[in-house]
Amino acid sequence: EEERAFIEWYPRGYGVGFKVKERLFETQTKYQRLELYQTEGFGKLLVLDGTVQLVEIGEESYHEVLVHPVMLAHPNPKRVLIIGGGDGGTLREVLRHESVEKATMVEIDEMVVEVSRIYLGIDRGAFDDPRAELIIGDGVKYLKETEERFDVIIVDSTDPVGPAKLLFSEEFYRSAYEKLNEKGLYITQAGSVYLFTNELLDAYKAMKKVFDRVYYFSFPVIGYASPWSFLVGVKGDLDFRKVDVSRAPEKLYYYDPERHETLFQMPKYVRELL
Ligand code: AG3
Repeated sequence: EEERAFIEWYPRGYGVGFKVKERLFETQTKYQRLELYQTEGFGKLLVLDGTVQLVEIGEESYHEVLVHPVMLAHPNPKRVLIIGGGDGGTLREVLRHESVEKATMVEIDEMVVEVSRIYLGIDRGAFDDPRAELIIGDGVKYLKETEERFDVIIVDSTDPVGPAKLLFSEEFYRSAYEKLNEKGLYITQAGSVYLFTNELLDAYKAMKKVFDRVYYFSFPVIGYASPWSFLVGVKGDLDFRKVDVSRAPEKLYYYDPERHETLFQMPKYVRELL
């Protein structure tokens, strides 16, 4: 019998693949090509422009790690901005924190939100939470123009290559820094450590020019070419190496607040380049 697979090809012919039973949905949105598959062993798979965004079984390996470290390093995060994150997984994790009064999500592609809510449901009701505000629009423009200020800004974008490239520019980091409160944290996913090393280095250097302190860490994310990198920019008197374990949400599966320091793992040659 014929076996079907979805494979994401990274540079230099490195692939990440899943056996799939069927394609559930496909469309060309205003911004990108969106596909949804039923995999054999990992639930549904969301793909944008040929790149894996998440698999249903294991998506927490990304969303927990993107959200909770910064939320627990900030003493009292009340206002949170999410750029991208159309599937709702990041919003869901942000709203687990009781300190949050308002979480604003700015997603450019309405179709990603619609399709995720209807066919995926990983937001688990987050979009209906009264603290959640969804804005369909360009995050770069929003951040430049908004009068609001934030305690935490989370960038849950596609890769630092292609359409999301502007989200990794010095200019964008400057507007983020400006829109953070006196004490604030910025986090962005920053691509595959091994396969987008140069993009990671460039983003790190640009962030260093803007933020008071910059931290990098890596984590194995299910569905992405591992290890995956994350960059954190700090404004004001905050230490990203320390987290308030007492505020950690119950039932975390991947991020281990008691072992926060284990996040800072980076392959030696990459650390030496950073
Ligand atoms: N946003 C990060 C996608 C990066 C994945 N890149 C890749 N597979 N080449 C994920 C959206 C989940 N909320």
